[in-house]
Amino acid sequence: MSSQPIRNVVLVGHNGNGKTTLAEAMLYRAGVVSRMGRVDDGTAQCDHDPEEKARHQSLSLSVASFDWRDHRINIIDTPGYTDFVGEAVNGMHAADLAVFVVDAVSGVQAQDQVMWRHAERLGLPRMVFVNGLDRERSSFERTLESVQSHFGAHVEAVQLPLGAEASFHGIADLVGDGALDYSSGTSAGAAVPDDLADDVSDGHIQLVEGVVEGDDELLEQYLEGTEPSEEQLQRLIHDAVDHRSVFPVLCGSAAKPIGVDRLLDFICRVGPAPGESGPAEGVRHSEPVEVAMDASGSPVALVFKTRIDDFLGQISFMKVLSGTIRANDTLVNSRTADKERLHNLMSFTGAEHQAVSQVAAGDIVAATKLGDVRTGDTLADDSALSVPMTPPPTPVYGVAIHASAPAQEDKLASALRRFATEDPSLVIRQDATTRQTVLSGAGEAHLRVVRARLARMGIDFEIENMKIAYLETLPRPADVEAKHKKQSGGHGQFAVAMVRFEPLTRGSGYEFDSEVTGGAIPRGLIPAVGAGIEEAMANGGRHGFPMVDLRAVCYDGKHHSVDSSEMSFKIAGSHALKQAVEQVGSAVLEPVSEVHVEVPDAYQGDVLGDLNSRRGQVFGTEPGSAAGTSVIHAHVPTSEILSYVIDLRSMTGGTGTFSAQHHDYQPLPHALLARVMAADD
Ligand SMILES: Nc1nc2c(ncn2[C@@H]2O[C@H](COP(=O)(O)OP(=O)(O)OP(=O)(O)O)[C@@H](O)[C@H]2O)c(=O)[nH]1
Ligand SMILES: [Mg+2]
Repeated sequence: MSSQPIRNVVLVGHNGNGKTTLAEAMLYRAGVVSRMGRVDDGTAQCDHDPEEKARHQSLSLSVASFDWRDHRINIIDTPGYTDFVGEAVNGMHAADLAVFVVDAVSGVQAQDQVMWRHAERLGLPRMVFVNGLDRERSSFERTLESVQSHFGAHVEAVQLPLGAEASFHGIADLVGDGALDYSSGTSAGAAVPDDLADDVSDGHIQLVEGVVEGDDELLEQYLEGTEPSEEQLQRLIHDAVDHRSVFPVLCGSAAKPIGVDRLLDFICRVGPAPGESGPAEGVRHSEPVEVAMDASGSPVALVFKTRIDDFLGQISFMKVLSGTIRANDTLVNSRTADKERLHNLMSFTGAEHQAVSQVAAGDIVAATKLGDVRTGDTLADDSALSVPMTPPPTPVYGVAIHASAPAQEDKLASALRRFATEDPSLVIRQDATTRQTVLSGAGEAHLRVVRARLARMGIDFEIENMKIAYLETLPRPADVEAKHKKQSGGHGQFAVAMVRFEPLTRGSGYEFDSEVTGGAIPRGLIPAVGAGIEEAMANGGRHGFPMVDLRAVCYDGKHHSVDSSEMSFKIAGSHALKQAVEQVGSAVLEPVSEVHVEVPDAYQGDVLGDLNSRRGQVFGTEPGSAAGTSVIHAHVPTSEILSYVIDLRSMTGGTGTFSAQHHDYQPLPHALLARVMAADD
């Protein structure tokens, strides 16, 4: 068993900020790879999927485990693009520290802010790595200001860069003294250049003042003129990071690589050890329980990623929250109550893997070929225990998909099932009303990737717009006498049914009753009237949409002893519904979604105005999960938010997020009917 101290670090931040390059630089500095791969060449370890290589962009989280000096480091590289935020949040669940990779040219961008809100919600300790200081127009100072203005005063620089842009070549340390020069390709100790001495001294004082408040004794000494030692300062930073009261800022260039070894050293010295910032929060029989990170405790592991590999099959990545897990151990999945035998345990570096025999609490491991195990499942000795993860984002953008030829249907269905297993934010469902297979996810880009993967697998499919599941109902009560009469030699057909219809409240469905007395219709044939009405409802009302929410009472009728049959009364029933629609018309109902939009306060007015123009009814606003944000709750017709994700992002510079689920059905305003009918053709 490895007794090395462990660090679980998730790399997060806006897309293209250099997370995968930073992970690669870490592997290079640690000697895991002898040449540094590049995202743009498709050679970076953490972008190992063919689609990631083709797009030069991460699409799912990736784990890279390696040794750094006397520590074991598990890096979780996450995609920065907003559509894949669910992956990044899952990565956060497995980490004890988030390193925000912020671009030194652009400063804080939308997805940095979104991820900061998630980290805040999860109580995750954070650091910032200002990356790309070798780039033209980069600036550490400006980026630090941007980070401070977005993330608050507790953001403290612990390093300063030596040189800038093309001549950026090293790092000055504000914790201890001295600097590192990377001009030769590796780090060499150097003196702080004279022209930076004042900045380093000021930065040091600011850092000390930013953290010394965390220790009364050291604060008192400091006020009396005694500075904390380097060791004391490191402990102060460590405690402050643990308590999320300070967020240190480091700097460098992942591509060069400059400062990456210092970042790893800093993570080892200062970064929280697993479990240090508190136990995991579990649930047993609906009661909260704490899961302490104890290697000798009862085993508990949380599955935070599922991947399907062509050779290894399904791989479940787990964070061991308690106990020690050995290969061939059996644990219980609390969701299914199934026992899962962990035949193969592996540690991963991108696509590369290595067998491991056991792992202790705090570490990350992968197991292959488990049964029905999904992302978010808890595997433990105690079958009643689960450790909840953030649920996947609700899908907000959908298209309809179907195979181009019947022969492709099975292939398409099994590929989609596979994708949904790997990516919980992708949902595939059959819409009973529109009869479409709907593929929905986080946005256009998300579904574009799914389509590219299907095409890569040689599957022929077609995409259509998603239809809205409109319904119809009767606007008022109706009373009809429906006849079915046919004489065509031999047995004839004869049935008369008198039926009262009345609309019911939304969601009531269909009710049928009989008040027929005196055998006007034989008892055994009355249900056929109800069945005929129900069939006609499913076939659609005046506008072709399925009819719902009505009660039909058959109160009288006529029959013929020879010519009346079940079929005759069924047909009479269907005539009855048609006549009722002719008598009182039919009202089209449209689906309405309950929408929760979270935006920085500055955009609240615009978003409210826009919801209004989408016929939305706002029923509440409240402060959001992070300071300076609000959540708006509204009911909005589903047809108005089909591409809301695209519009909201453009309205809020990418900082707004929302979730939506079906709420109820409401009458479609008459003026919109023509538009709906035209779109449905
Ligand atoms: N000059 C320079 N380029 C960099 C640096 N870091 C990354 N890049 C380049 O920036 C581009 C994006 O880098 P990635 O590492 O893919 O960024 P990412 O954060 O993983 O992006 P996503 O996976 O899409 O979120 C690539 O072309 C990198 O080579 C850096 O420090 N300096
Ligand atoms: Mg990446």
